[in-house]
Amino acid sequence: MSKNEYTLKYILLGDSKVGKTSLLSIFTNNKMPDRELPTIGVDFGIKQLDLNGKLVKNQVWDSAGRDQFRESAASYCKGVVGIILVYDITNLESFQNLQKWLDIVKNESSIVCKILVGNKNDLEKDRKVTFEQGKKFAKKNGMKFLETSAKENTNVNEIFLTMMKEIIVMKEIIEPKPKLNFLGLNYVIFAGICLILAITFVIYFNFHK
Ligand code: G3D
Ligand code: MG
Repeated sequence: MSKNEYTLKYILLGDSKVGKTSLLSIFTNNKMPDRELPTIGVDFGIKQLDLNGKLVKNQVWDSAGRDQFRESAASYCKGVVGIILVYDITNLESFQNLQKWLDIVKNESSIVCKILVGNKNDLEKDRKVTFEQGKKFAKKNGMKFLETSAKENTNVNEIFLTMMKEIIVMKEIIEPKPKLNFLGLNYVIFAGICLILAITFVIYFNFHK
């Protein structure tokens, strides 16, 4: 993998029916899923995006939101750098359950970015969770926040662009910088070898004068 390539693994979490599979399908295929059966376990999609000349492979895992899958969701969070936590703005319970999802992933050290997504904001007349409530919960938990509509394709790419930007900045900070080298040699060792050779030449020519 070149230094301009990154593979970033994310997981979509949240209650059943909030729109996780729809968001994934819009992001990777630009359309709503044709026929949505309840997601069993997890599924994933990949989309490559260019960010300032860096090729970013976004690998997005879709977890099932039903209670019995909460534990298996935790095992799929290994190596995940970003969490996309989704609720439905027309479903108060899906908002009240957010903390339970955060508790599942609280010990995952690989996570560097979390985003809260209030989906279905095309259904304004049925809204049960205000924009401010979502924003406040996100702020309290150190998360970014967006409202989206998978149905109308509003803000869906924004979720991933926001995450990518933040994660790449973080990765550039936390990944060790490659050591300076010349022909595979560390510069300090290379300079040492040059010095020894130079001294040897000086001694040799003085000796044979
Ligand atoms: P899940 O993967 O979180 O379980 P799904 O959720 O993606 O399966 O979506 C659940 C239902 O919500 C689907 O409807 C889907 O079409 C609908 N949905 C998803 N996103 C939106 C959105 O942004 N706006 C609206 N209005 N509906 C949305 P069905 O009828 O198939 O259950
Ligand atoms: Mg699903």
